[in-house]
Amino acid sequence: MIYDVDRETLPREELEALQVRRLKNLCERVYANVPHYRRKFDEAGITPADIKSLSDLKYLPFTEKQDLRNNYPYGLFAVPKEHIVRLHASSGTTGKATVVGYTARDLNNWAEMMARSFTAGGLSSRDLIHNAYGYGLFTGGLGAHYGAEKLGATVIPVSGGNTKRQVVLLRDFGATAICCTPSYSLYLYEAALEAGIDMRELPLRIGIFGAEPWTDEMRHDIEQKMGISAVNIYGLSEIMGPGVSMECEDAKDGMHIWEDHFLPEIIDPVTGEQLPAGQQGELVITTLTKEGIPLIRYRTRDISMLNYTPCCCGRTHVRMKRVMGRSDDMLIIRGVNVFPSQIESILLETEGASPHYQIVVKRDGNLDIMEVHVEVSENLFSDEIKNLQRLESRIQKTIKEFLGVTARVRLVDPRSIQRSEGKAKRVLDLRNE
Ligand code: ADP
Ligand code: ZN
Ligand code: K
Repeated sequence: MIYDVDRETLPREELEALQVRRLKNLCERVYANVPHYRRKFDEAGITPADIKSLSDLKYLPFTEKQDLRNNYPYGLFAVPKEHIVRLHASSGTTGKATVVGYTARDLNNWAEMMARSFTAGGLSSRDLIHNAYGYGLFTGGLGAHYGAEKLGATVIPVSGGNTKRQVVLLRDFGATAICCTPSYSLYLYEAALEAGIDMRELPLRIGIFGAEPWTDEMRHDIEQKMGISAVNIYGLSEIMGPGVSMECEDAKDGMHIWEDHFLPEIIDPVTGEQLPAGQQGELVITTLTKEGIPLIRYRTRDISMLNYTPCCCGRTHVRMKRVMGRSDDMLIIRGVNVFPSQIESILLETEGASPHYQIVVKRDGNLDIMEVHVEVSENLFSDEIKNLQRLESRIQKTIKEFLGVTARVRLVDPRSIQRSEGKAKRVLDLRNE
């Protein structure tokens, strides 16, 4: 099923014509209304009239998270305050929070994008959606909420927290879909087991997971444990919130970016040069329709790749590859670049290791030391010491083999790594302490 067939299957030529029109209009709007952009355009020696095609995009200035911080709170808003009907803020994972504002039309578009996303994930108006994304300044909760209502589904606004109660609600209300972070779904799964509830027996059939990096291996683990189909949703508050892109259940191979609203590029994070499709780099997004806080070439810091090959679902919008991680999360261990998601893939492929892990980075003299703390699965826990040691060295060896870096692997007791109700904290960097 496709929510908005006309828009989601627009032939590329028409899609691009629409994008150019909207891009020109965007440039005019920010030039006229946002002093920051007027200055940036002037400095770059360009005017909105210079933007004639999509290939002119590369002449436009980037926008970085720091620009939002420098203009905190409302400096980048492009409409008078009275036209803003809601504020949100990013979760502040990597520093001071940033504030974003939405006009009524922005909120309507967002709900539409979420309804498209839910539909792509396999949901319909017949579904009962347990929404465990946090409600509040974080965009996850309300973003999914209004999308579910737009779709005509039944939304259960549980928000985050009180995990034991969530399990009971899942069973009693019979939700058919759940929205939360992938790490939280595993926490719920454990809590259900403890309460004697087998999630596979519940009506739950689809999980819409996002807000943090996760791997295909983690997907398979969740699907198998909970007896559901797990799909990936992506978004960020600066661009809108959840629903910027969404995986289709047909292909489950990359997330369709709703290109009539968002214009994506992949750049080399060091040089800022555009990279051709199929190359991995930093995702940059231009908001084509946003009124409250339109952004030009926003550097997401998320590492991904674009795939323009046609999708079997019939949607024509480009697909972005599962985000490998944020460039900020990339660890450089003795010169080797490592993403937590690469460690995650290895752990999940190793029998006996659980999907609960944390990477601790320390400094010993001038040397960076990476420790991988991973819980042993329950059934191995009571096993002989020598089996545990064997597991440790097996993980260590695989990390060395695949990532070229030496890690100290520490098996820890089941349930000893802090569970998160939102974004999991995968890296503990103690180097500057
Ligand atoms: P913050 O930057 O404070 O965490 P947000 O709550 O807006 O603010 O989070 C957006 C970020 O979450 C994205 O830039 C990305 O790093 C991450 N994210 C969101 N969805 C996904 C996903 N499906 N896969 C990987 N990372 C994701
Ligand atoms: Zn598709
Ligand atoms: K969350």
